[in-house]
Amino acid sequence: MEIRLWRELLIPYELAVKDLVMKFNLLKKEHREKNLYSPIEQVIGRVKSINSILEKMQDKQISWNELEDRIEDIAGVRIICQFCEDIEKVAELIRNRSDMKVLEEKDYVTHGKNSGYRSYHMIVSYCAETLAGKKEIHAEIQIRTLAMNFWATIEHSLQYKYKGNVPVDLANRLAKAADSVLELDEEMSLVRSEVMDAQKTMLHQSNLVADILNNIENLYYYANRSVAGEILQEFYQLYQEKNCKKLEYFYRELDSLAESYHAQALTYEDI
Ligand code: 0O2
Repeated sequence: MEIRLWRELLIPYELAVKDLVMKFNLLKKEHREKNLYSPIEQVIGRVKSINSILEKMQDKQISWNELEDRIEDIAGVRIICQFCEDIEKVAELIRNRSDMKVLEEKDYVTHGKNSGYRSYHMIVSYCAETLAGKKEIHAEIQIRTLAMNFWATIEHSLQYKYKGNVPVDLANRLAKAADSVLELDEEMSLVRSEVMDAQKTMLHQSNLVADILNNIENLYYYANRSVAGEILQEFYQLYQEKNCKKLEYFYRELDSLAESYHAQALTYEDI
């Protein structure tokens, strides 16, 4: 029998997981930079452990040759959302990407599993580029809410502990907890628009403060240090008032001041 070199086999999967986690985190960042609500709250990735792959091969009678075709979650990415409505938004973002192709979708959100498990799964093919060249691999993307993730994490540990034979009373408790998770997600959806508004305001202020300080630092390094120092003090005073409208006004004033210094610099260069 030909020797399987696990390290070599897993390299493209490790690369794909790193790529995908980075790309989804960048999507989240891009939303925030544009002052948009991000349906992505958190991104986690993992390469399935060799032990777990071997277990699955045994359970499902998968041969070495079928391994990469039949085990679709060697590369796994989990996208956690705040609200149930965000799951479909993330799924749509994935469907519209050109760097991955959706092969299959499993909706365990609408049709939860008997265990109480809820999550949206997408199997995608992704091209990993290693030293050895390009390789198309499969990856499983699990999309779920924070509450669904809490339940699944706890239940997964118990499944592991009892090797799939969770005692009936515990299974009943888990089923009850799953109902509470569903209820919690539904309750949270009712306050979604208010939460989104609050988060948008927080994000706007955070971006505004970063822009103001960036402008003051530019002024400090490239224009007038003492003026920059005075403006910084003014900003700290204004900041204490916690008034976003005044901060916006301050930012606009600062912007035109920076513009005038820029114009002056250009005039000097022309002389
Ligand atoms: P691990 O340790 O997370 O890697 P299928 O061939 O489609 O019938 P498959 O391949 O198991 O079955 O696909 P499925 O059912 O979509 O499950 C894929 C993954 O979803 C699992 O991987 C789990 O991570 C998660 N999952 C599915 N069902 C449950 C559940 O009842 N409870 C929890 N906590 N997670 C679940 P692995 O390989 O089982 O585990």
